[in-house]
Amino acid sequence: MGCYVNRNEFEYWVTEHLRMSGVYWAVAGLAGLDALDQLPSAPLLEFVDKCYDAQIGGYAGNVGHDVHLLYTLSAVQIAAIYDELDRIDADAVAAYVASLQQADGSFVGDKWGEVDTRFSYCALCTLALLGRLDAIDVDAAVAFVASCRNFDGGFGAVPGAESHAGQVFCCVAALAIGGGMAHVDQDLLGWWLAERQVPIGGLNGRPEKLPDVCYSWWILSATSILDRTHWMDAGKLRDYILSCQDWETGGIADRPGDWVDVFHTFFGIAGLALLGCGGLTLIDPVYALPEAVVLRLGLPRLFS
Ligand code: GRG
Ligand code: ZN
Repeated sequence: MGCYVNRNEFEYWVTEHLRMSGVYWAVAGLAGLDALDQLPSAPLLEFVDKCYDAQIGGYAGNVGHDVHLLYTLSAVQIAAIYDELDRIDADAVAAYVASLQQADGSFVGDKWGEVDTRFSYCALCTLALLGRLDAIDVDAAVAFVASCRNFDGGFGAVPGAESHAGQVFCCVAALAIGGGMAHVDQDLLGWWLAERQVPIGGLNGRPEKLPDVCYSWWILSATSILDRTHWMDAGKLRDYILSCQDWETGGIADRPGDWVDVFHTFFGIAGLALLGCGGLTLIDPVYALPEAVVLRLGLPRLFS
């Protein structure tokens, strides 16, 4: 096996705390390229196992770190991609996720208690992948997400918070999993999402902000669920994503000329696939997993 890490690099250390999600972005990106065989799965699955805290039932971002709902989702997604969900203790993980639900239906991400609709998505997605949505109050989770909807049709992190495209993905996908799509004003939100395209072709996350390749995913996933992707100029967006690719490393950056990273590379690939670019495997807009994995697991996807 070759060497895949360089501990002398700055990037290795600044991303240390979120290594689990880094593995998910890399593996899902390879799946999008139909190139999963480019990395050996065994060491990655061993790494996932080592990040598990059996006392709590959750996964950490790296070995010896504290567990968090976000990394628990990434761990379960990695196992799902490799068809290795059996190595997850579904009962323990379901109990951990359930312990994070609050009386108003919201979720905290970990023991520190921050509430955010990102964590609502993480909870619903993790449990759907494990077939354990019955462990939480799904109706209350849906009601909390719905309470984060704004006048512009978008969603924020908590009730009253500004609409942001990243939160829109989390909320729309959470509602799609939880059966709450009736809470989405599809035309109003579709308009707000289409307005995110700037003249250069890329998408921003909220008005007056700069475009960034990762919004290709956060926004195209939502417009795909809402069937409103045709409200954008797909050709210009495709050209923008491709203009962010570095021809030496092959990676994709947030903006043309910036340094590449695995996060933007995955979301660039996933965005191109949602635009229907040839040769790419579709990444499911709800579960952020290759379509074949979602079909294999028979996951619920309610788009309306
Ligand atoms: C499995 C795909 C997947 C996700 C897991 C963590 C998570 C659930 C979702 C994150 C959603 C989110 C909030 C994305 C936005 C990320 C981002 C680019 C934040 C930058 O925000 P600002 O305010 O940048 O710094 P802008 O672009 O507004 O200037
Ligand atoms: Zn970004």
